Amino acid sequence: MAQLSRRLSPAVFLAALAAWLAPGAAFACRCLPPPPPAEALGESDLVFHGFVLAIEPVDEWSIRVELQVLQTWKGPADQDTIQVHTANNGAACGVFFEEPREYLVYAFSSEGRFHTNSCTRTKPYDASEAAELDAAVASAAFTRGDANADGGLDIADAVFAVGFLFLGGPKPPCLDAADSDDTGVLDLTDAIYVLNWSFLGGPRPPEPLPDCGPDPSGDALGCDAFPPCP
Ligand SMILES: [Ca+2]
Ligand SMILES: [Ca+2]
Repeated sequence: MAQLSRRLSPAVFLAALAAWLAPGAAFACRCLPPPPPAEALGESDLVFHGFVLAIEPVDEWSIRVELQVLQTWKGPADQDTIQVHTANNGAACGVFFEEPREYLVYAFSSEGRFHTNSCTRTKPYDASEAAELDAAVASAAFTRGDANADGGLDIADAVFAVGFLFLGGPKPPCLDAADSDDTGVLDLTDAIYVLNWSFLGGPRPPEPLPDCGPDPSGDALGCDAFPPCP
């Protein structure tokens, strides 16, 4: 629900509507405090460190900010510059970007564009928060889908995952490995994904598989231990 509130909470929507209808009136953006960096990383579609190159208006209530990408924790990793949209005033929960300045940007994707607002963790660059993001994406090497971390990918992994999720069974030693579909969330679909692939010709779990490797996509799950991979 926290994610929903940052994407389009009633408070954000009402503040934006009010600011649009009555630009001179004193409305304020109101939203819940953002979650810690690792959780915000999991919720966002794009998290990066960037340097503002240009700010230009899109329409009467929003701006487009072009940033030079310095480091990406989540999202497209092959882009030198990224454009992010935000409201053009604080009352509508717009982020106040300044040029030239570096930012940590937490954005979400909608209609082919990246958007951010002041209800996210987007802020001027903060080295300690960047270090927290580094730690969040660093994970031990593992193979996807092997929830019980025994080196094989089979029905026992689906059973193990269901046991953990619903029956009070042991926690997977590597949560990233148990996230069979790489959504960044552990749920029943991860067990179904393994069964679908094993027995019904469904899609193969995303990398890393079959070779050991770190999680290529940032999320808040992490991987404490995965003995089959060195
Ligand atoms: Ca296994
Ligand atoms: Ca999942």
